[in-house]
Amino acid sequence: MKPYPNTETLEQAYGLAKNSYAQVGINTDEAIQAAEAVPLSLQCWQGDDVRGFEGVRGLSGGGILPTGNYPGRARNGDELRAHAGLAFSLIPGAKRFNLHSMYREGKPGETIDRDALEPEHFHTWMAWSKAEAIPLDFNPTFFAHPLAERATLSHEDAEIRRFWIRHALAARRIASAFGENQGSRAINNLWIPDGSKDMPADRLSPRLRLKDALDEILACSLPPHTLRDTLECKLFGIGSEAYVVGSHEFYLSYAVQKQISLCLDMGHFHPTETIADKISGILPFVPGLLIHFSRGLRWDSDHVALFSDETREVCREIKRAGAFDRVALALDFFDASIHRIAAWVIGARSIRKALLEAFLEPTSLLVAAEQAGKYHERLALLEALKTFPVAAVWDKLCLDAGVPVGMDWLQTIPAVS
Ligand code: RNT
Ligand code: ZN
Repeated sequence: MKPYPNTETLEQAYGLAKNSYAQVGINTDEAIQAAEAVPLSLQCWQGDDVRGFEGVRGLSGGGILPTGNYPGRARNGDELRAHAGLAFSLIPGAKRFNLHSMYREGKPGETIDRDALEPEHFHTWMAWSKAEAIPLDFNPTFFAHPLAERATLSHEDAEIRRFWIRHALAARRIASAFGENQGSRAINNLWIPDGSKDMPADRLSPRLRLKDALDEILACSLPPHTLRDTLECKLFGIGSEAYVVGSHEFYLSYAVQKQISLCLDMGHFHPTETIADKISGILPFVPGLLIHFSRGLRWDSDHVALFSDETREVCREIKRAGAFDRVALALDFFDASIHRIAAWVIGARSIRKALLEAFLEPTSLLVAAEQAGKYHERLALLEALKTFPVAAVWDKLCLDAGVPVGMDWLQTIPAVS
């Protein structure tokens, strides 16, 4: 593959692109700045196929399944941090790192069950986060555990339920410690796999138990400037095809009633259902949203996110609503069939590019045409924008951010065996 054009050529292309966008009232320098400022939270679990460091089981379980056997999976915290660090150096813009509780690091031979986790079990992560200036987010882990075989927070057995409630409370305290450590709020996202492969006879009781468990978990008050709780719904998973306790309607209702933020994962709805339109439908009623960027394909919800219509539409909708202060963005995919560091880079760069495209949209012109009833003008402009020179502006963003331009980053990806 030929190397990318030299800087001079890139700057020339950018100059032309700048003029094109100026014609529709857009300042490309400002769009670049705005697109870089939006933090993307990278999922630690793409680095090791959702295995974690507890050494309990090889597979993640819980209705999710990373498939593939590409070599190079991170086997411990140091490797995972090194791999993530390389990915960060190839991704422009603000970044965060998203941990699951199964990535705790203890002393060799030490067993710490999930209900006994403390912030100190993440002190290496917190020190790294400070040193790298990469804020952390967090997730309790309700899968890949002997007590998660049948259900977690909705389990019939009160003892098992209590274990998971203690775990969820521990996770909130850990996320709050992250927030304290980094001087900005950490998101603590709760997703449970509870559900049923075939038609349940009783759909209500597990949901009532989940509601009670959430009430107890969220009743514990922690400083809001350190932590934001989000709840993630799902339509179905592997082995929970007929019924998922934490469905969209369940969490949406709960979030609205209790004023908790909601997580919308792009792969968690019907295969043809997209989430962009849900953003403005939900935002007036909840404190905030978390987007999990992924790509649903057939039955799988976790393919690498791309510069797809769905990704672009989500970014556009948040920009149009001026809601980046209330909508957090995270990546959630795990593909073990390709180079894992490259998966992070492809996904994150694609989302960043979609953010840039959103900030390059002359939204006020579209709205003006709409308000004047000139829908033909709105449609004409939308069509014209599709072939505006976003690529030249994207190259300039990468150039200024000090990350490789075009596909030059591929040369930095180490061969693994
Ligand atoms: C699973 C959810 C959840 C997980 C991570 C590992 O369907 O999307 O967000 O992917 O917690
Ligand atoms: Zn998700």
